[in-house]
Amino acid sequence: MTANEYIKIRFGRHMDQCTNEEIYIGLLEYVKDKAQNKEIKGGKKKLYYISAEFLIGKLLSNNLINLGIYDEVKKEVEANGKSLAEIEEIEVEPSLGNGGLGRLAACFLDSIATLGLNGDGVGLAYHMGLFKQVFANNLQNEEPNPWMSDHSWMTKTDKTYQVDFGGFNVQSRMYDIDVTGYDSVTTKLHLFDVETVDESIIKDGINFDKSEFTKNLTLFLYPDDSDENGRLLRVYQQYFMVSNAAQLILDEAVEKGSNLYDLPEYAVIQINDTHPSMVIPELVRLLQIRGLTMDEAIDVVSKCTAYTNHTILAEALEKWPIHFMMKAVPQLMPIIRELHNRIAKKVSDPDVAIIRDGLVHMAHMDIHYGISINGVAALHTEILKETELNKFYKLYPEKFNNKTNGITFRRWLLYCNPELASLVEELIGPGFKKDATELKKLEQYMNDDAVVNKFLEVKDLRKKVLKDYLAKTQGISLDENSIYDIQIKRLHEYKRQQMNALYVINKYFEIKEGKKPSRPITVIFGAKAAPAYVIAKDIIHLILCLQEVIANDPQVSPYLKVVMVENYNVTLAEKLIPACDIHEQISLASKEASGTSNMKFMLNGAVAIGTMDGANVEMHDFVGDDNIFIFGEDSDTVIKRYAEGSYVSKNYYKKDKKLKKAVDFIISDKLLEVGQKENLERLYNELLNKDWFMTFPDFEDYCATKEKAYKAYENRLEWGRKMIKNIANAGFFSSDRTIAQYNEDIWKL
Ligand code: GLG
Repeated sequence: MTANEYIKIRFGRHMDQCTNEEIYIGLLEYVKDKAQNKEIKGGKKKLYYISAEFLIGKLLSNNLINLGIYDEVKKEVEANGKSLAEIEEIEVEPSLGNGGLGRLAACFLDSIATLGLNGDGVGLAYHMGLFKQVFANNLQNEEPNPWMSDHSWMTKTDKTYQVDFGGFNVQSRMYDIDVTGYDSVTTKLHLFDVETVDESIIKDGINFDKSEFTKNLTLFLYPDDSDENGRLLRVYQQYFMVSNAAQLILDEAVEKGSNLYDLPEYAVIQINDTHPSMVIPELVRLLQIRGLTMDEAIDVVSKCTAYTNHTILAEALEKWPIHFMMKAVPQLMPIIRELHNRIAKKVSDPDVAIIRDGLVHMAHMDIHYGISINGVAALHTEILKETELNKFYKLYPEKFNNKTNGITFRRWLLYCNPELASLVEELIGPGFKKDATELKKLEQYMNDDAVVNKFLEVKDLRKKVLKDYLAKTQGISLDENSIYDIQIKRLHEYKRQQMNALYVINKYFEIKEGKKPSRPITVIFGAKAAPAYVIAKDIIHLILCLQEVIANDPQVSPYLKVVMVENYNVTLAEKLIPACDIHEQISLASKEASGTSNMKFMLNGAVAIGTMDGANVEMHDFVGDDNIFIFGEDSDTVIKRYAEGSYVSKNYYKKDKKLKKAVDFIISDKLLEVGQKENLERLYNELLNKDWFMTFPDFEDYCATKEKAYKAYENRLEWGRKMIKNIANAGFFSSDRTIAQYNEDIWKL
């Protein structure tokens, strides 16, 4: 049945007589039907990828592509005088993630299905997702971000579980989203919810009564944890997630014939960061209820779980106070104590203990009781082994392994940049769609000027598409002849958006002094700051103030423009990335575990300015010095400086006039005219007295490298060759490769 026929039956009218909304609903149901026919059935062993975040993005086009019916449906829609792009606008992006970790989980699900592996995702159905970002008075405000509707990709199942907390229990319900593999099978993303959740308790932005756990359990992803109830809520959420997951895992294994002693033959669990770590004691608990002894249960569970670490920042290595656990999940504490004691008996070093100073160290539990621990880029894994987790590495060298992150090329090339995809296909055939390493064949065209020009033309076209899109959706006007220099990622000091902002200030002064760039520059930011992360919000404030000041300065605005897009999300990324000339990967070396937008930009023919951090290091290995602009201190230097505790930002400020002038501008009258004194002063003082992520030592090199990159851009053919070199070498960063490695080394499905 064609989509047209399906819609005819569904609405009793031809597509051309339907509204966009009706066509969207019709296509959604049509796709769901098709996906179900490809559902994976058998397979003894199954992977459960448990994650607090799944940043899946809009699904209609993605599913049409993966089911191989995109072109056909697009034609049908157009033949009826409609536009697929407009129909897509009806779809609301589920905001079930925050950044790289959540988007990675979504790319992984796509690759798991594409490789035909027996694996599902397990997470939570947050009603309001992450907050929606709204700008007012150059400040970030947060609003609820509702995304569920009667017609959604989620299907209500009849699976429900009871989840017990200290003093009360709740009944869960499982909802499923189909994950369509590219020309392959369909797997599932299971999202759990509770029926008692009450959206009406949200007041005034994203505030709500944090103590009413049955009403707020699945309201928001990462509720504000700046107070005790907020932190407790996170424990409740995490336990709710893993208790459901554990019950599902055991049910499915038993259904397939497991006697539970052989559970490792039926299930392998990937723990994505420490949010799902409680799955370990929860499984031990449930196995005991089902008749295993403590010894047996621990033995079984420790053959089933594997842990991925996504950061060396301490804030993400969660430690929960024992009194939280006693309140929220008292039934787990005896088990956690037992897990702790067994280790303490063997290893006396308190640094590797599970319980220390009244805190439960979630990552420590994962490492002691799992089969694998992996970092997400080569450098990151080395840092884990040599410094952060060195003591664990010495205990279990065989458990440590690297899995450099990847991205799905279906969404990040075929869907988001069809013009580039068809140019590539014209040149090297369609094989790259299944085997990304075939992109390497593009290198043979690097010296063919006619081909190079075609790549430049695609970029120009995509810049125009972005310009139109931002004009329409955000009222922003861009100059498509300017260089698009883009930094999009969560707002965090270690990612150093503030250094980019200081560069902008420096450029502003240069232009005022008569040193005009040979081509206008557009610096684009997209970032949400965690609601309680004060300095991050101050950095957004600074960027928005700069945007206003520069736009209103006729001397500067023809040459320099700052744009901060509102509510940066997957949908915006899909428009920004294909249009980008230069992307910023400027984290302080050693701090960005991997980064994944760097891979998406590379695949879309943008050239990076970056530090030797995360996966940038591997990108540099592939493309060489000429095709990526590397600057700044390396991770060894940075790690050493932290160890010595010798960094004094003021010394750099005093020495470097350019830097001083830029920093002082933050609290200048010009900025205070459009900004808030409190915020700007706080940021100024933070930089001057702390600058914990060391922007000052890298500032000079950063500015010089940006100039080098802008100059290189003017040699258009040479720049086009750099673009091709990047695209041709992006193959390694396909999540199909990453997932194949996880399977071979860890999951063994
Ligand atoms: C992390 C890291 C990123 C990494 C991502 C996926 O900060 O560097 O690319 O996970 O592994 N917390 C994150 O988003």
